Formats: sequence, structure tokens, C-alpha cells
Amino acid sequence: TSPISCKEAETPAKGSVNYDKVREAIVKVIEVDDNIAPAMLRLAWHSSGSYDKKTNTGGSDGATMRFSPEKDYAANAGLFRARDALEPVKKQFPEITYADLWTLAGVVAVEEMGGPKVAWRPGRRDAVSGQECPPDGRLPDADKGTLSGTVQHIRDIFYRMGFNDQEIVALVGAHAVGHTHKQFSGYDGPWTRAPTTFSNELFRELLENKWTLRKWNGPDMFEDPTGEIIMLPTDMALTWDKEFRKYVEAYAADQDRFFEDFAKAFQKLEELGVRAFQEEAKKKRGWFS
Ligand code: ZEM
Repeated sequence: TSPISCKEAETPAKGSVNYDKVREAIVKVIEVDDNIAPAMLRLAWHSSGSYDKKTNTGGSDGATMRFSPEKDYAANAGLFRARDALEPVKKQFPEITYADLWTLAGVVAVEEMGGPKVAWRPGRRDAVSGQECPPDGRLPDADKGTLSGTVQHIRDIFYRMGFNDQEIVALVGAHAVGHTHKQFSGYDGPWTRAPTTFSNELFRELLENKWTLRKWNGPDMFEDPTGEIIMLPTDMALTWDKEFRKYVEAYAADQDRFFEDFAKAFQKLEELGVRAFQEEAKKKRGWFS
């Protein structure tokens, strides 16, 4: 029961796309405005993070965020910036699928910001309508009102995709880059002082800074003594929970280890639910093994 049937999907023209050239074109877009790189990373994450292991639905296959209702989900507010910025690249390389382009852009963005190389391969299809959109609510909220509720929520969401605690912490380390935007999420500010450099700085800030609840009439969030950098309740939760904190400490102390674990987890994220890769794996396993 593929959520994207062959009839409804556009099959990527394999071999006809020069992915190195596509990478170069994405780099050029980032060079015009490097704030777009974190947005590309978030686009890749939100297109992939809708995956549900049990039903094998959602995920980057299909690039369903082009369509309503998914593009209008509150969690995806602001991601039009990344989608729009990549439109000229799609025009230049019409044979690449949006699903491949968005995930590749995530990988290129990480690399351009100084992060690890993430393994990437093509093969994702584009759905042709919003019928395949995953339901709303599959991406994490930044706050569930209580400490324990927020910790549980993070696990519920990421375990549903098939991740463990270590992978969760590694993935959220991506908040070293980018900003929260009042007009998109209600939150306001960057997590680090180098928001276009991919590093382990989220973890170092979490442990080394003093975080207090911001006094303002926006949503509950934390700020450092200067008020210039912020943490979401879910970010703080990584230090409150003993299991999560173990990995926060490990990554704060060892950027190489963070890079290695992030690269693995991010590749896994971008390949969740991709039919072509699932078929390939099935063939390799054989019927009776
Ligand atoms: Zn984020 N994220 N995220 N994230 N995220 C925001 C921005 C960015 C959560 C979340 O609520 C938010 C992961 C996990 C989680 C990025 C990457 C990744 C924003 C701000 C919010 C509210 C949006 C805005 O206002 O524009 C929560 C609750 C998460 C898990 C518990 C994972 C995993 C990511 C990648 C692997 C990035 C790069 C941004 C910055 C986007 C930008 O435009 O600068």
C-alpha cells in the first residue's frame, strides 16, 4: 500500500541529472544570501520528518509540501523561503524531482555551513497532488507545557520515525544554525552567535550558559543573560532528561563525534519511507533471508 502509487508519481529520469551541477547551483543560491542555508536545512527536515514507521507514510518521497494542506501547516510556516529559493534550480535542472532537490539542498546547506558531508543518493519521486500529504501534527511542537510532557513529546515524535535518544540529540544539534522568526513560529532569535556556521555550539551553549525564561508576551522560551540568544523548551529538555543529557555532554565535548553522528542520523532521516530505497533493500535481502 504505497501512499504514492506508480500511476500518480512522476518517475525521476535516472541518470539524466548531473547532481554535481545541481549542488553547484544550490551553492550559488546560498552565496547570494547565506541565511537561506538554515531554511534549506529545515525544509529538508520538515519534508522528511513527517514519516510514520508503522504505516510507512510521510517522509521526503513525494515532496508533498508543495501542496495544500501540508504547505499550510503551522509547523511549515516560513519554509516557502527555501522552496522559492530553490525554484530557479528546479527550472535549471527540470529532470531532478523536488523530493530529491529539497533533500540534496539540506545536505549541501550543512556542508556549505561547515558541517559534515552527509551521504545522499537520488531516487525520490514527486507526488502529483496533495492527496498524499501526511496529516498535520507529525512534526514536533517546541513546548508541551510541562518538563515531562515536553520530554515525552520529543520521544513520541522521533520514536515514531524510528530514531533513538542519541539520534534525537544529534539531529536537534542542527539548531546551532538559523533563527526563530516571530512572524513564523512566534519565537524570536537565534540559538547561537554564529547562526550560519554548523558546529556543536548548541550543546556548548546549553551547558555553559545560564538560561532563564524570557519575560515577554510571546510564547515561553529561554534566553541567555544578554537576551541575544535563545533556547526553545524542547532544546532545554535535552539537558533536563538524563538520557538526552548524556549525549548533549558528549557532543559538547567532541565536535567530531557530533558531526559523525549527525551525518548518519540526517542521512537516515532523509531516506525514511523512500520507496525506491525500500525496494532496493528488499531485493538485496531476498525473499527467504
Ligand atoms: Zn528546528 N525549529 N525544531 N530542527 N530548525 C526552528 C527552526 C529551525 C523544532 C522547532 O520547533 C523549531 C529540528 C528539530 C526541531 C532547524 C532544523 C531542525 C524553529 C523556528 C522552531 C520553532 C522556525 C521559525 O520561526 O522560522 C523542534 C521542536 C524540534 C525538535 C524537538 C531538527 C531535527 C532539525 C534539522 C535536522 C533549522 C535549521 C531551523 C532554522 C530555520 C531558519 O529559517 O533559520
